[in-house]
Amino acid sequence: MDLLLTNIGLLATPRGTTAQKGSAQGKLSLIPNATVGIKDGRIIYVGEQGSDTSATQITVTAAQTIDCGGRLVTPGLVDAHTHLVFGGWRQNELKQKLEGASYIDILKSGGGILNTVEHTRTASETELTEKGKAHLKEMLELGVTTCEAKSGYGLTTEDELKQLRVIQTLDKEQPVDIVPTFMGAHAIPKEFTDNRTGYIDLIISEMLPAVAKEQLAEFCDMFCETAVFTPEESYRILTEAKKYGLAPKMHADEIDPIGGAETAAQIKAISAEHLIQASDDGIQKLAKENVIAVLLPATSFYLDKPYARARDMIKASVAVAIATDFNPGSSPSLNIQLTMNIACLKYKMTPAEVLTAVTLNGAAAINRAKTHGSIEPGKKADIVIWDAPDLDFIFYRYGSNLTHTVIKNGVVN
Ligand code: IZC
Ligand code: ZN
Repeated sequence: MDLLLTNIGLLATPRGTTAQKGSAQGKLSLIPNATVGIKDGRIIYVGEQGSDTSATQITVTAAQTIDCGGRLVTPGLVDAHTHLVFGGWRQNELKQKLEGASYIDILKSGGGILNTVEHTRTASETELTEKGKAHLKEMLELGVTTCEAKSGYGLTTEDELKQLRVIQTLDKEQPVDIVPTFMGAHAIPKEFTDNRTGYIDLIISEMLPAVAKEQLAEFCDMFCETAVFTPEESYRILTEAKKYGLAPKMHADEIDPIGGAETAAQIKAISAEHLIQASDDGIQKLAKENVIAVLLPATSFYLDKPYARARDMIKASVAVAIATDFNPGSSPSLNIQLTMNIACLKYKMTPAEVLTAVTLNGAAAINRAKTHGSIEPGKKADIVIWDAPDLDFIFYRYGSNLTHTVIKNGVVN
């Protein structure tokens, strides 16, 4: 055994290899006085202190033992929705926001996403990689061991590929696992203002084949929203994406209720994101098609918008994941712990439900639930030791980074 964690005060983890929904979302495995054994980056043993390990042929002479000092231990956190790689920032929008300009007003005036597109196009791959690395370092310190990352700030074939190559390089060069998503349909670029069909044709005829050929993405996401892409356009783009093996995701019903959730269900998306304005019918359809709701409470906070109806979704048996939505416009924070606090307080989700949302359900939303998102034999040894005695504590003592030690692939960071 490479690593043995002893004297765990409380081990809290969801269990399984699929998203947990309904009442199962709030049911954790809670083991007091636990021990975890790790070998070759995998978990090989989970048990109570002093329990018999001979049947599992585990030697207690571990190369390294960490005494967890009675602390809380959970799986490493999964941030299943980020716009990780971009040039520039958008602090200049703060004044406009305070004066009452909406997110869509700013985008329509040529700012917002289009401002970030300009800065991302002019940035070199090296610059974007260095910036991404700094973000990932902060994320890991906050307990994130796996994340998703989208393109969508290039909006030319070459610049979308550049962003996805940066994501690939980042995945190789630092410890956090990164799952790549192509999001060419993030906005209509300035060159296509008067020719939106031309841009959609470019996505379909040039970008999707190029992304698939270089195997640079596993998912295709898009922004289905008033003044961005319609549900019909979304359906068309995602249908084409499926042909290249890219599983659909959708930014749906974030700002206006335009039938995004219904479209995500119709296309059988792996996940639908935001869903602040999702209709009752939309929620029922997500449940029926097993679409995971990736909710982004820090965005509601930052845009001062309503909060998604997480309780109604859990009641309807929609699996809920929670992520930061880290991006330079509507969620300029990498702090998944703050996101968890907001989810608990504003969605009225229990600490157990939120933990499942940022571990196993997050992993399921990016097709990693077989290997990530819980502390069970066979899964990756991605683990957080918290400066906390129990789960409630991390939802109560908000605003500080409460991680004590973050373990990724069995390695202490
Ligand atoms: O840069 O504003 N909502 N896309 C959809 C974003 C936010 C990112 C941005
Ligand atoms: Zn987003």
